[in-house]
Amino acid sequence: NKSDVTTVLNHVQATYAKPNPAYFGKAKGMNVIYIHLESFQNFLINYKLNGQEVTPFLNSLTREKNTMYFDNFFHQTGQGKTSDAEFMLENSLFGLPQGSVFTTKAQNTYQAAPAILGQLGYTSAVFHGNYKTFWNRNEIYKSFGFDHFFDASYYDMNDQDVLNYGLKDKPFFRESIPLLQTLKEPFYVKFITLSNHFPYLINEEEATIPPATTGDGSVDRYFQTARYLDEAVKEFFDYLKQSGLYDRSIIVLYGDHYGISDNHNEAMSQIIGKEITPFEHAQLQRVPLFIRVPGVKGGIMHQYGGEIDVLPTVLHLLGIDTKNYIQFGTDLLSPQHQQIVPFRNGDFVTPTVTAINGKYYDTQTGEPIEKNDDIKRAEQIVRTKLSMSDKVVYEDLLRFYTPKGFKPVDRSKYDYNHRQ
Ligand code: GP9
Ligand code: MN
Repeated sequence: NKSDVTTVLNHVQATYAKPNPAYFGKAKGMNVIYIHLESFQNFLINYKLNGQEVTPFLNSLTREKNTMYFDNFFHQTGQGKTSDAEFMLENSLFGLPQGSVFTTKAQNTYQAAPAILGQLGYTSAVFHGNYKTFWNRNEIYKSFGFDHFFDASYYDMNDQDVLNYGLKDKPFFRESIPLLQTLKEPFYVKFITLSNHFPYLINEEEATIPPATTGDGSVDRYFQTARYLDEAVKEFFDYLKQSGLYDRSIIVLYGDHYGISDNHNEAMSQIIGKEITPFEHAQLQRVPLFIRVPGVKGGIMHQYGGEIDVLPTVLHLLGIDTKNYIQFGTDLLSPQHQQIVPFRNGDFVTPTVTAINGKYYDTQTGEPIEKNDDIKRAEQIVRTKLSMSDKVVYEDLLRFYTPKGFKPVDRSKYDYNHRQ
């Protein structure tokens, strides 16, 4: 009820990290372009398979002058996988401990990025080469306030171009360009890729590197589909550069969740050259995060963070303060950013400790450590954050609270029916 909102508000206000003046508003008024890198784990970045880079384009972004690359950034998804990642990035709320919030809580009140930005004159859209009902996107996107949802029905889904979950990434980006061109700037857009998805299928003639040779087919092909994704993203960047959008857009790329599950530990240990202990497994939950802001100095950023932290970071770059919003992440670029990364199951990682199932390890060395007061404190913070976020979602608490200056979303105004 209403008084629960007050408790939550007090919590988020106490943990609020105020914007860093060196970054606040540096992307004001710019377009926002998200690229969702399906199943992309951070170990791929700068990894060499048989002496060859797997993802040369994404690797080049780690050295690009206006791109910040976060190398201690983790996914925090649960059973909702892609949908959990999207949910965290749009709302800075956690996905649920069971199931997918997209499918179970689509009718809730949200104060999501497309709505916040929509009220400031942004046009918002999602581009995805699968059909709109997958993960119940066509319902929850209304609650987020997305103006447009370009799903598979907008694309040429011919047999040649479709594989696994939908349209292959290269035709996907190519066919997205004319759709993107119909949008009024500034826009807030998200491109959800899907070729790099388990079981990592690829047509022989489209594979430009040989597979790995662990003998585990999906692990071996993972490198080939990641390379294909890398090439697709490069082609899209070429368009952004040539069209001029590159100079007036902030570009955010993120891996949504792991690609190689626990079931493939044996093959993965061959790939990374060490045994996949519970500690190593936790470290492997890193996914890349890149944020490119024209005019802002890039570099490799080592702060620890996760998907929950992206929204406040991006809003602050756009010059929008998040103080009045109920968000559980904190701005990665703020000196007050809290470097405790909760996983959905209550485990967590900080620069000093990795907590897994009641056991504690030194994050830097992997050595077991005893529980101490700092760990107890972090554990408490993790528990509070997850349970408060769950309360907000389960009890639809945002309907009782409207941030100053925000207009509640009217779901009935949105409709993604595409008449061809
Ligand atoms: C399908 C896609 C995959 O539309 O986004 O979702 P996932 O299986 O990764 O959760
Ligand atoms: Mn996914």
